[in-house]
Amino acid sequence: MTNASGVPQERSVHSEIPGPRSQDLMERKTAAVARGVGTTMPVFADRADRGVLADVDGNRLIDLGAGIAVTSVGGAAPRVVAAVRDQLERFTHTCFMVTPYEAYVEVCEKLNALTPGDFPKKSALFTSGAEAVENAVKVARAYTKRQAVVVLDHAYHGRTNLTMAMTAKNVPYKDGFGPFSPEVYRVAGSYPLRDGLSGAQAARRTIEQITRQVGPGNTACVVIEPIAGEGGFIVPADGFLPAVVDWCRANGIVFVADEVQTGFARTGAWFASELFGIVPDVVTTAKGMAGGLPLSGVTGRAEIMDASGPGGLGGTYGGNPLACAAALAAIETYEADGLIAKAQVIEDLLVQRLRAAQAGDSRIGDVRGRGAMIAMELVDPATGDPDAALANQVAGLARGRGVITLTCGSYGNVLRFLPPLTIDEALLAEGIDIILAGLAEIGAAA
Ligand code: PLZ
Repeated sequence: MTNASGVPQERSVHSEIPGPRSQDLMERKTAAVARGVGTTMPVFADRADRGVLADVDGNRLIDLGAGIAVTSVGGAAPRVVAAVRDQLERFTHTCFMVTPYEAYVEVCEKLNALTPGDFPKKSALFTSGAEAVENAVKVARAYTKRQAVVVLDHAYHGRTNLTMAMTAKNVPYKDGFGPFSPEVYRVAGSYPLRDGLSGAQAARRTIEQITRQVGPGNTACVVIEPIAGEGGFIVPADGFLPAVVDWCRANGIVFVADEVQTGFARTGAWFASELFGIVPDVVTTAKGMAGGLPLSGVTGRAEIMDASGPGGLGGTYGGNPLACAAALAAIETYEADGLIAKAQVIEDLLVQRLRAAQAGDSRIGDVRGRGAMIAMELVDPATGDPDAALANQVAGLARGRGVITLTCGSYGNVLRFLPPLTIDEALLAEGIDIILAGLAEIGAAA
């Protein structure tokens, strides 16, 4: 299928980055937009399609970020564009809580079918990832009649008041924004590079901390990202997640997998939970679900999702019809275009190149991730300490050369790669090679 935006799938940098038009717009942005709303690159977008984002100066950048794991099907996927256009001409909004429409129900049916677990499930739709997490906590509390929410030490769950409390990192997410929601407890998870624990050992520590500091009888839910996203693409040691899930089940605690970033083919499976052999009670989704339109979901065991009384869940825009149409088209695209398999191809390409670089560069402390969610953690070779300055330097070089490069991690020292799954392989290889060349140059200059 031809893409609506028709952006040529090649990198082209002919102005400085940012170019003059972007610089002008950046000045307006600084004057008009609240300072707290940052931008990774001072480059304004004009069009986006598969692996390329065209800026307002006519440069074409290789996209290794997909708008933070959102445009997995691409920035102008043909089925999504057509479905949204069609819906736009029918109606933009009725409010599902006032007069419902079929697409919302169909998205819930899809979520119930695609998420792990073959028990009866139900879903509810919202707008942002943070809102999905908030609502997962609401249903878990209503179901268990308990209050405590347990999260992990590198967690990211959002920027609303409850989800700020659930997010680990202070700057930039929480600093000065307290007081935070009560009854949120943080315990250690599994971070193989830094804790050296097996999955079983890490799970014992996690469970011991919950038992001692919170008490299973007070705990409504344990909320875990199967692979921590903003926290550093941390892949837990084998066995960690299954042990925690089993313990939650034995203690009547709702296990919530926050799959906002890992969900929808991103990690080479519909949901990352599958990769670790776990079946969550509740799954939160957003990002990749709707091809760039704002939509999020909470899906779980029917009895948990039904614990809230009628009218207890909702919101004016939740499950907006344009977003639902986009989601159905995006899901069809994942299936019809083999994008789960493509995520594995992306993993192979990235991991092979990153590991080859790691063999000759001890600053690459770790290469990890699954599918099209891959990262390298940069460290001081002498001490193993995180090297955020180096990560920022490498990202800066790559951005200047036309590669959208994101960092992450509790220590800010992780370069993460989240390309659209529709990216051309040669373009992906070019992008990663530019990043690795930048890293090598910085070493050469030292
Ligand atoms: N849960 C696992 O990754 C969003 C945040 C970017 P919203 N991650 C990107 C930023 O700096 O704001 C995220 C996530 C996980 C929840 C969320 C929150 O999703 O759609 O941003 O609210």
